Amino acid sequence: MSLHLIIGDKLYSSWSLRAALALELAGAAYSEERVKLNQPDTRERLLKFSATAKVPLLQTEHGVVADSLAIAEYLNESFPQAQLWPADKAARAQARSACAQMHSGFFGLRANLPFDLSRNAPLVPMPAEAQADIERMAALWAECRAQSTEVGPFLFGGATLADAFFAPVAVRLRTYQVPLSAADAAYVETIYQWPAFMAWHKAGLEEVVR
Ligand SMILES: N[C@@H](CCC(=O)N[C@@H](CS)C(=O)NCC(=O)O)C(=O)O
Repeated sequence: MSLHLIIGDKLYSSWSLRAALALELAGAAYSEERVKLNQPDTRERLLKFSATAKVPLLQTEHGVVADSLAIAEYLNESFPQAQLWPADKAARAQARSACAQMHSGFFGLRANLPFDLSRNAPLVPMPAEAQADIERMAALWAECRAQSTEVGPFLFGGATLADAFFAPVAVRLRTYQVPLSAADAAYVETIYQWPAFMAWHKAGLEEVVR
């Protein structure tokens, strides 16, 4: 199976990070191509791959799969042995729901705390809509842990697609120095110690000096 992942800057592209972590979880061999975002020719370059003009994109033997959630489900189907979703059906439903909620919501968090791996400063004052999203995120993570049949350190025991989807949130919480409960601080640290994330993080920080 030939898989080619098109991503944005590792420093800034939170949706690209999700797809890359999903590929790492799947244990899939893949090649990677980066298109620098926010450049005069970014849209034109992305349009050569997909009419969405967005990253991530996964080129597969079945065509180009656009959108992080669709890529996650494509990998789940292609690599069933990797168990990308939790094994338990109720936990799996919760994990899928959490990813869908992330994908279609949390705009207060996403708009006010843009993803930037190199940031290390609080946001003062924290806008009310961002604070509300932070509190809702903590509740959602607690719902995931409560539904899990396995014990951490990830949301559903071992790493799943849910963690691929929430890794960029962990980055936002850490880089904006958001105060966290002990459980959420431990989860953020788990993401930062995840080898697949660490490799992306290192490469992203190296983009700063280029
Ligand atoms: N819902 C999409 C969102 C993709 C998205 O918005 N990607 C941003 C980068 S993180 C992008 O490609 N922006 C295009 C641009 O900046 O020109 C997904 O889940 O993949």
